[in-house]
Amino acid sequence: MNDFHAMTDALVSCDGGRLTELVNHALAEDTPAGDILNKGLISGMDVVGEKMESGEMFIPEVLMAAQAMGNCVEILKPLLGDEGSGSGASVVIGTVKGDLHDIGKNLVTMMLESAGMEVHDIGIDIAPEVFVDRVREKNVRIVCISALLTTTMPMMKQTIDALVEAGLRDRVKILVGGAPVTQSFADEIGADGFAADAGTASKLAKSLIN
Ligand code: B12
Repeated sequence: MNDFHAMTDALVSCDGGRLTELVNHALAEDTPAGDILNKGLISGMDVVGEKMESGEMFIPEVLMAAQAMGNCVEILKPLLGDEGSGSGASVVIGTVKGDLHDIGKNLVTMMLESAGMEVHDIGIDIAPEVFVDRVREKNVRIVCISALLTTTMPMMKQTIDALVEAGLRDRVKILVGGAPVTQSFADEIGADGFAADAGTASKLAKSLIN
């Protein structure tokens, strides 16, 4: 049996117990944690997204799948470490106003923390002025902005514009990401970087501060 397909099935049927069992089994067979995350859990959530779009899965089910994935990410967390040299840099990360998706943001947080950065996760549905306040009050070097909806992507630009207006733009590097975000969108809105996954986000963050 292919464990990665079975993980997708467990996510689609919202069977958290089965998913945890499959993840533990894969780990016991020495499957790399990064493969379990990318080929099992994230690919599985893509299928959940397709089923959500086609009306085969509804919000409460998607939430249960998200919870099941979150529990498994906790298991993988200690094994996904990305060795050091974030040199304690302070990072503020949040999901933009109007957007409640946080699984990807949490993964980016985890990778930045394991690279040795001090990450302030300010949560979901975060208004531009809240980002501004948090950057003002901390000695922040990187701001990470997440958005998962095409309708909330413009809020990323509004957040960057608010940092410009507050005179804080030059103090920080700004990274953007989330499934609908692209490099060209990042360039268009004046971000310093874009990454398609949490591992790349951590490498990029390190390269921007070093
Ligand atoms: C889970 C989920 C939900 C859950 C969220 C639970 C939670 N705690 O996050 C719930 C049920 C709440 C939800 C609600 C909705 N959702 Co939803 N959801 C999803 C789903 C299935 C998975 C998202 C996910 O977690 N993926 C796994 C993570 C690991 O991937 P990721 O977020 O992309 O993150 C990675 C990278 O993008 C990157 N990254 C992420 N953030 C950042 C930030 C930085 C700085 C960097 C560098 C990198 C980075 O690194 C991450 C790790 O590798 C997606 C489908 C999909 N495949 O994306 C739909 C999806 C995003 N949702 C969608 C929709 C439409 C909605 C709703 C509007 C549905 C509705 N009718 O109510 C609401 C909106 C609520 C709101 N206001 O936000 C659509 C969006 C379509 C669009 N064009 O915008 C999608 C694509 C589903 C679909 N195919 O239709 N959703």
